[in-house]
Amino acid sequence: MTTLDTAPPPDPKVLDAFERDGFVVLRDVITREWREQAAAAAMRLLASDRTPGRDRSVDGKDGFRGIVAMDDTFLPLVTNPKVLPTLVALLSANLHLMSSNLIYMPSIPPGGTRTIRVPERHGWHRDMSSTNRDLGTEVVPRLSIKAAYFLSDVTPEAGVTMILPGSHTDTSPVTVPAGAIDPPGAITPDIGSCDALLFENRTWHAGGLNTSGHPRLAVMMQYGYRWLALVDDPAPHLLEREDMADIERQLLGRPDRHPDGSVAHEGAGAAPLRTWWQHLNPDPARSSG
Ligand SMILES: O=C(O)CCC(=O)C(=O)O
Repeated sequence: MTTLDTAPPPDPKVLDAFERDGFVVLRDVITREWREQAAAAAMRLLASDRTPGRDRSVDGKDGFRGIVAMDDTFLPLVTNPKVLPTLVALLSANLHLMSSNLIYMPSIPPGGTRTIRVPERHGWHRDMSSTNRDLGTEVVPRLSIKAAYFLSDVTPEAGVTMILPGSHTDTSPVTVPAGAIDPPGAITPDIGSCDALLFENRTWHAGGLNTSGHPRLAVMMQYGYRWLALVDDPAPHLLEREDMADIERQLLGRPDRHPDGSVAHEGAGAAPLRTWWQHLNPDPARSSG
């Protein structure tokens, strides 16, 4: 079993593909057993009447933000050793988890009236839209990466997240031809059930059209620099738990503090991942401070 201590360094081909396309698929990064447990945990949450962190929309989608604090089944994703090296190589060691987002997307009945993925609401977007509004698309850099895991079958009709390859470096607005629901060049990534789809904040993407007859369950784990605000509610109880490792605490949002709670220098809280990275990979991560 791969652990953080035995994780392989990132594959240069994977990093090149991500730089070129703005997305990449990492193969076999979760086990079938974990995936089944996670799907069951997701359905339990969805069946509950819990409202904190709930993210329901009029178009029938349901889900939660902050699921790693709601059910321990999701915790292993935070430090997934088969994903973390790629994230650190593409961003830096100064990372935290901004969001763990469960998305339940119902299947659209054949011939049924759609309110999503119609020309007037095609759903294509860049993440972190306020950065584009506040700073302008042309200057927004790579700030975060989502690792998307699919807990339901990933058949061609399942509505897997669609991507516009290369759109991360194209600052013009995405163009969806009149009457269409996808921009030219859009693809559905070739993803297997135990794979993860990585894409960044600037990459145009949209939830696909689910006509599979079954709900689509996805978990989007969004990692970004520690100086970016969390999207999820803070989960102080996780940071206080004795069974958390330092890397987990960093990713779960521990601020720059000494063990006695006093304030440490800016970036000090990234020491756990930085130290791990130095052992894993002799190349310096992008931000070494
Ligand atoms: O549900 C999906 O496949 C896409 C989700 C999405 O657009 C997002 O997380 O920003």
